[in-house]
Amino acid sequence: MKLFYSPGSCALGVHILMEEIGAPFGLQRVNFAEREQYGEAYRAISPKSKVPALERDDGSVLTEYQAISIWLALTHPEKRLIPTGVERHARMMEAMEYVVGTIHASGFRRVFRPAGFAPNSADHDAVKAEGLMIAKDGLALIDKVLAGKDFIVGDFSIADPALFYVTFWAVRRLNLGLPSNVQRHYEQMVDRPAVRKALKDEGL
Ligand SMILES: N[C@@H](CCC(=O)N[C@@H](CS)C(=O)NCC(=O)O)C(=O)O
Repeated sequence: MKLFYSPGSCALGVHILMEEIGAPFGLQRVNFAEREQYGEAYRAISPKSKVPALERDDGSVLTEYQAISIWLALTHPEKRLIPTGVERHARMMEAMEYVVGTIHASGFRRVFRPAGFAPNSADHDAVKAEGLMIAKDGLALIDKVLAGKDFIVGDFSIADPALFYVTFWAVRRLNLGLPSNVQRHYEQMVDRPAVRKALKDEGL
């Protein structure tokens, strides 16, 4: 398998899961500074021009954090990355969708790429402020989900690296304080060998 990534991007979530699983894989950096994601070669791999993209052993490519993480979990059931039980499964999906679809896509994306939401640069500060509010409100909501638990559904699951990549942005890119349960989650994630290795291999 080969993971296409950019250091410190949302691909970090998939990178962490690959390390947790321990299956052999290669890493291929997509150079955002040179806009490589929009070049013909990368578009042939992922026409979405985004990372993460996971090239599997049969040559096919899977994109989207949620799809990739579910595929990894289902193909490595012994790692128990999806909780058993209908309720915990549904709660995991609920949190993961909220992190990826709202905190990342509606919140942090506005902060990091305001031009994608407003063509006029005079509006960019307002777009960023709105994004920050969405991200902060989202993390406050996840803080409640984490009350009395180490991970989102109790045991570590595929929802946790998703939460980690957005909290990594909050801490390392924006120097934001995190709500207390989310901060505890962040610290526990940083302590995991898989997370430490993924961060090191991305040069972070
Ligand atoms: N919904 C996608 C989001 C992917 C995404 O937004 N990736 C960003 C990095 S965090 C990207 O590749 N951006 C490049 C660009 O927009 O030019 C997922 O869950 O994988």
